[in-house]
Amino acid sequence: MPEIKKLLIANRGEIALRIHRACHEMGIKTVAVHSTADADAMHVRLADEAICIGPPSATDSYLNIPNIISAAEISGADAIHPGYGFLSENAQFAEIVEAHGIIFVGPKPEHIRTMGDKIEAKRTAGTLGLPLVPGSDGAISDLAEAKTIAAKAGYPVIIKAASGGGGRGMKVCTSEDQLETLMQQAGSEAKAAFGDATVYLEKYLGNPRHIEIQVFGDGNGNAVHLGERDCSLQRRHQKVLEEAPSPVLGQADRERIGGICARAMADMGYRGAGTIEFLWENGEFYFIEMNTRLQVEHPVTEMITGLDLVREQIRVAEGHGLSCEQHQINFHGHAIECRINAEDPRTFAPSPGTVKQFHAPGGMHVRVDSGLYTGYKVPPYYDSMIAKLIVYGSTRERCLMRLRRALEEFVIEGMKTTIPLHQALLDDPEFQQGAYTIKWLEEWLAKQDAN
Ligand code: MV4
Repeated sequence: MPEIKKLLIANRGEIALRIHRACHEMGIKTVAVHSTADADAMHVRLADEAICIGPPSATDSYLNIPNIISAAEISGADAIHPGYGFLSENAQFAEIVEAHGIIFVGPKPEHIRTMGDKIEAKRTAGTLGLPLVPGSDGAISDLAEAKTIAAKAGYPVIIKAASGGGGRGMKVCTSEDQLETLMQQAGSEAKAAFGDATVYLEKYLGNPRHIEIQVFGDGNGNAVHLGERDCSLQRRHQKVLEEAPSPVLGQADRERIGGICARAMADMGYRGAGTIEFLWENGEFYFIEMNTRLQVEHPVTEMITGLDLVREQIRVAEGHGLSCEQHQINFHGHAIECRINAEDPRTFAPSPGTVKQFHAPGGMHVRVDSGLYTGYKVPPYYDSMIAKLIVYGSTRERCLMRLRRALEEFVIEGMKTTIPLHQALLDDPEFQQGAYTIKWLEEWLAKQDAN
């Protein structure tokens, strides 16, 4: 069994720190790679070695495959963890890493590729027995065919780009006379954005929740599920707050959908961490996409299961089995994650700057994942998320009480942050009841703006 002794972290920010911490707890040395803009970043300071891989622009640094491979060879790293974003779902990168005899801490390249193509992903999901949104079996090009499928599914329908994801290149169509125009628009927008005009069609679900299932496979036909996360609170396809468990699911629902997902992953021989995304409406799950990476919101799952997902990823990458079987996985209490961004809490305009004062909340069941420190300069070149606050409580109500207390303690001076947004959200009675769908936050924000 290949033992990882030194791991290169091909990412930045809080997730680079998260990976570093798991490595050091496992006795694994770390290599940080960074752009010139991140020379003073916390993960660079903590890593055993650090290598500059390029200028601030991510294209030239965190997405620069030759430079990252060179850094791995120079430092003698035997594994690379891609984190989330950047190269994490680039199948070619995973192949190149493996071709250099380096362990890729992630899924098999073929599975990354399959799930990256939304049509292939849906076809695979269907074959594996996951419940699908009704719609076209594959790509649609022909208008007559589209009309037949849309009529069968029932209007409104949604036209999606095969290479899309994250909400880009989608068109909602409410009647047959709009279908031709919207299909053409979706196709040309997809071509411009992704270099691929392929589109497919689904029944449009009007007011669903976004519920995702965390899965883990060992690559040898064994897989488990770690329950769900409710990620319905989003603004412009950016998640704002996530929680586990979902306020709307019971243990029987969880075991049913979780069991279906775990069996699917076992059948495909999936390796590592994955997230199966569903829309949930009127008690039914509808598969939309699968993410073949560790996700930003993984800590809420860690809080309610007690598992360390990065440790599991590394163990599986080394060829070990999963550290536990399904019957050993239990769900306890409730966890919520607030994403704290360097943004104006009303306009969401980025607000990078120098941290003048930093104090993270603490105490029982409070976790802060952040690379911030007093004097740190938040660079303007990357994602604006600067911290994640994750709080656990034995019940959702107690979790909310603790979250309020933790947000109160949090001090970040020198820039605007979304902390006040989370505080206002916590005071909302509908949020407190868990009565929200994917449309709720944007409507709530519009109401806030009116006041
Ligand atoms: C949908 C949908 C309604 N019906 N598909 C948006 C991102 C991409 N992952 C899929 N998305 C959606 N697909 C059907 N058939 C509504 C959305 C959607 C959405 C989904 C999850 C979370 C937030 C969302 C916000 C707007 C639209």
